[in-house]
Amino acid sequence: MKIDRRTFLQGAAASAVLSSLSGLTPGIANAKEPGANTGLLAKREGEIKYHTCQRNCADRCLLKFTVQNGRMTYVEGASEMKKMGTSPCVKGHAYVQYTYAADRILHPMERAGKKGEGKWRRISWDEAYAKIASRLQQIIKDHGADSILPYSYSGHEGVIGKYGGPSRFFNAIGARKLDRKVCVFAAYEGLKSVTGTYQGPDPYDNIYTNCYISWGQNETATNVHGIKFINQARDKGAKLLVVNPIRTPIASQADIWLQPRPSTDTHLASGIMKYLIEHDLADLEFIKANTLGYEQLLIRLNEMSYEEIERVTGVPTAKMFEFAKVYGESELSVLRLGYGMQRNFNGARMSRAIAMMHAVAGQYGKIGNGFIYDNTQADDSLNYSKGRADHIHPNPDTVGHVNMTEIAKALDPENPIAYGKPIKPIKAVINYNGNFVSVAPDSNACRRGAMRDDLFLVVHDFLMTDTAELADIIVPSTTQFEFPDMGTDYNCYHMQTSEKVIEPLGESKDNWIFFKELGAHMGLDRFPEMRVDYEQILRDFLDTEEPAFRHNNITYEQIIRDKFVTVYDQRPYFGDGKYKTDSGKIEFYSEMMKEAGFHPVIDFGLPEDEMLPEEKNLPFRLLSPAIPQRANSAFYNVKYIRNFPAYFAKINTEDAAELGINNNDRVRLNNQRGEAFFIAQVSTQVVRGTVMAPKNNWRRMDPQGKASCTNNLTTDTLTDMGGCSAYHSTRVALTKA
Ligand SMILES: Nc1nc2c(c(=O)[nH]1)N[C@H]1C(S)=C(S)[C@@H](COP(=O)(O)OP(=O)(O)OC[C@H]3O[C@@H](n4cnc5c(=O)[nH]c(N)nc54)[C@H](O)[C@@H]3O)O[C@H]1N2
Ligand SMILES: Nc1nc2c(c(=O)[nH]1)N[C@H]1C(S)=C(S)[C@@H](COP(=O)(O)OP(=O)(O)OC[C@H]3O[C@@H](n4cnc5c(=O)[nH]c(N)nc54)[C@H](O)[C@@H]3O)O[C@H]1N2
Ligand code: SF4
Ligand SMILES: [Mo]
Repeated sequence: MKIDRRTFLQGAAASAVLSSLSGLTPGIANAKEPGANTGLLAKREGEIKYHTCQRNCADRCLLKFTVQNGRMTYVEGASEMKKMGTSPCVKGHAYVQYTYAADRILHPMERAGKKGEGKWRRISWDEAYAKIASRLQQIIKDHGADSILPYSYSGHEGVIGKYGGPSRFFNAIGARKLDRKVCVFAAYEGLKSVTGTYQGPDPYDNIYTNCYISWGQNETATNVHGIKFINQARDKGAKLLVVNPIRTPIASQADIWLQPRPSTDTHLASGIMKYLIEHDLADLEFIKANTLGYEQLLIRLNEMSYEEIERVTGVPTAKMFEFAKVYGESELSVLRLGYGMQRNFNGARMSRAIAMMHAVAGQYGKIGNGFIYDNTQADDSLNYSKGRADHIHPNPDTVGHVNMTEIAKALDPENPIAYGKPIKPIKAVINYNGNFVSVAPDSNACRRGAMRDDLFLVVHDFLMTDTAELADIIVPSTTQFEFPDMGTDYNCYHMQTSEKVIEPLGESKDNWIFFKELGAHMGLDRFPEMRVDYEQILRDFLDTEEPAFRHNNITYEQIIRDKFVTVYDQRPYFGDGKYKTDSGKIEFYSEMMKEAGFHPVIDFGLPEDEMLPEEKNLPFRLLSPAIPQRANSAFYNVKYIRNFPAYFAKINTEDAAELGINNNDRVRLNNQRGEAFFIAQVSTQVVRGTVMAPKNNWRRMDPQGKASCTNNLTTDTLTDMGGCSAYHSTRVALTKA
């Protein structure tokens, strides 16, 4: 769909922000803007505000903003925090443009044509509240509150922005529950089956390792600041090993890089285990003291040959041995598992095998070793039920759930389904912190659902996203910089402040004020929890007895004063040899896996085993990972960032030659779900038989105007365990377009 830029701007932007768009030096505001004082700008003088980046990013940067005359003018890293340094990433540098972008939506709008037609009428907040409240109340009366579905994920990751504010509203009305499992949950299950947890050591301690393994992670895009610790370890002689089907920048720098075919990691980890055991590099003392089921593991590994492993993974056995030798001979090795790799039908099983491999090597329990996946301890320790006011939920037992990955199925015009079972039709979706039409799988089906005439779609966002353009009512959200919050780090164990940097632009309202005021229009201000201020919500979350907070005596006042605190309670992680499984040991044999219907030791199933024939027989696997210059679907509107392409497909040189595709040719990817057109980037970066296209590109920003979006192609089938998304278990055909 083409955007009529003029109409869009008329409806969307106030003239005050128009002047600040475009072509600016990243990180600094336009000196010609009204209110900007060139002298002051040059000196970067002004009030300093500390604010945590709330994009979904493992770095969770603590940023320092300069504010001059009420305007955000400069951004840099809060270098007093060790993980940071002075520089945010390319996206963080663009936050001034992101905030003052000309296409920000700054007042409520109501659809003035057919759904998706792009015609809007400006309305006041009073009208917006009246219309939304009356329609929701009618839906509750006619169909029940469980036909109202919130859709949101990580647009804003703050304590209030993500949960505290909006959840109070949805609890108070008794809306249907959204299972927010798109991201991490397959490996949660896989790792729990081995050590009982998905938590691990603090990455600050990576500097002490002798061998860093990046397994299916793309640190250069998704953990930029974490690379500093790896480099410090390497300066002292540590090895860098990488396992990734794509030659990421960190793979190019590795001592050894293995390039398996996607989803064959169980085989690869098994091959490495075999080598360690056969070459006296398994840590038998560690295994004896800390594990269960080693005998069964030996039997299972004997059933798999090196020849079969090479056939399945495509990794030459000699190269795998080289890797295993360096790994096995390292005194301390830390393994970082990516989130991307577990978004596969066999995601839990692959993660399990890799965690078992690390136990065979004896690499748990010391400073400088361990297994890092998702260090959400700060987050997990918060008092969620109090912070979200779960107790005001009027009908907790009757409300069903929808898995966010299956949003298209839940909104299906004919047969709405959740978890494989029919559900009654969803009559309203309130989308905030989310953009399901471009981020959820099977975008065409998402769109069909959103376009239903009988579905009331409200979008709370500050941009005309792929989802917003299909809305009945759009209400303008602030950006994260326009309200106070706190942020929890999911990599290093920090909790950080997010001071309000500037006043809300235009008529925008943040994720608490919007839901609080909407609630009041629906009579929900009868609940005291719906009348509180930001500080009270944060205090409710921090009212926790969890050890991570208790040990460190962390208080609200302390976070506000010190800007950041550290909340972990174990160093070295698993140093006490107590694992979190039922047995208290690392489990090579797992009842949990058996109960889930898989082999209790190692399950060698592959995604292709589960695909429909029409998909299974397509020639290419599609990987759709993160790229450095976008954060999910954010920054697509920022002009400076748009210079970095996001509509490309990386294709292996030999595959391209066979198909007559050259660099920069237009290509078409397609399968039974749809098609997408991208620009070919031909190289040996991707393994043969695999195509890579970035995740979460917007249909409406597609420079070729073909509504291309990688998620036009992706599967919404869930992972083996944990109900996670499995975007990477998608197959496509590829042709020159
Ligand atoms: N193909 C493919 N698709 C994927 C993935 C993949 O690997 N491949 N990864 C998946 C994963 S892991 C994730 S986590 C999801 C992420 O998907 P999302 O969490 O939905 O990601 P975002 O694009 O960051 O955020 C969505 C919207 O939130 C809005 N927003 C930002 N701040 C605020 C605010 O303060 N208030 C409100 N109301 N809105 C705000 C933004 O403008 C944006 O439109 O994508 C998934 N999609
Ligand atoms: N710049 C930027 N940073 C981000 C995001 C973003 O969009 N942009 N998104 C954020 C979010 S929501 C998340 S969840 C994280 C994700 O963080 P990561 O896990 O680092 O990112 P992904 O790009 O999803 O996937 C990582 C790698 O998995 C590899 N991979 C895919 N399948 C397999 C496999 O079967 N085996 C192996 N070994 N590797 C495989 C891909 O080649 C890719 O390089 O990043 C966060 N940070
Ligand atoms: S997106 Fe990540 S690396 Fe960039 S500023 Fe935000 S937290 Fe830092
Ligand atoms: Mo994610």
